[in-house]
Amino acid sequence: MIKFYYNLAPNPTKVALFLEESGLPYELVPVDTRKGEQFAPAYAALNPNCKVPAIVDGDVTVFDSNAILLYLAEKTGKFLPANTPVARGQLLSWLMFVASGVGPFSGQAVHFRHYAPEPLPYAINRYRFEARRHYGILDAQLARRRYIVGDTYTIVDMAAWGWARAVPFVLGDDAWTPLPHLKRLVDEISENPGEAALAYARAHLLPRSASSLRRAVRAARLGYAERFRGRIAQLEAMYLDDLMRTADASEGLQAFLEKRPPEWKNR
Ligand SMILES: N[C@@H](CCC(=O)N[C@@H](CS)C(=O)NCC(=O)O)C(=O)O
Repeated sequence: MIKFYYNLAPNPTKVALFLEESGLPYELVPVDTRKGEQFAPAYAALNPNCKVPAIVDGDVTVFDSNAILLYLAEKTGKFLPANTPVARGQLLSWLMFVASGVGPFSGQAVHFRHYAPEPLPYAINRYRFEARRHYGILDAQLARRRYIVGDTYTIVDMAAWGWARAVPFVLGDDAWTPLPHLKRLVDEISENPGEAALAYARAHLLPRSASSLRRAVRAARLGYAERFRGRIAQLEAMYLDDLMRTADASEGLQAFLEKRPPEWKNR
């Protein structure tokens, strides 16, 4: 069974989306990057870059989220465009565009906007500008096509979704206004009442607020038929485990613990 090394950040989340939507069996292996578990020698042997995600599939190890998406798509034959050189050219171009542009610029924009120890206006403006420009290119593409590579939902849409669902966090609260086509894609994937909802819920296991947890679990519950009940219970259990395991790791989490809804207390 595939081992999926993850945390709840954008890059692992796109892989979670693929695993859920494809129905591939997999085992979750959380890597707590706040505690530095990504630097443990055993993990560095899987991913020399010491970041999540990575997967181990038998004797195959793959790291870097977009490489994992391509590997899984080729393994399963799912979420690929038509098997033509023209479509393959588009798939690779857009996948690398997301990998080398959207992801890194968004990551830097988030860093300088939210986490840098001192405010650096030049860096904040530069990365916000570049991240916004990249999202604008995706939006223009989606103005003409249902999905990024054409009429077929592919791994490029999943890759873009991983970061684009965080657009307000990356760019600011009003960031969706000039990006209506990208918003349509993000909403379609996030609101899909199928397997995607579970990936969405998982992505909120350590939510920033109690209400986002409630929303995510409700979305998953509403979207899931009987066969998913066990998985949702497992999800909730994982959430509590994670919460307890990391309860003293950050003040933000402590604050969240205090504010969590009454039904989560004493469990
Ligand atoms: N290019 C890599 C980037 C991976 C990455 O930046 N992962 C972040 C989470 S989204 C991480 O592991 N951060 C922890 C750290 O930098 O130590 C990919 O797409 O997989």
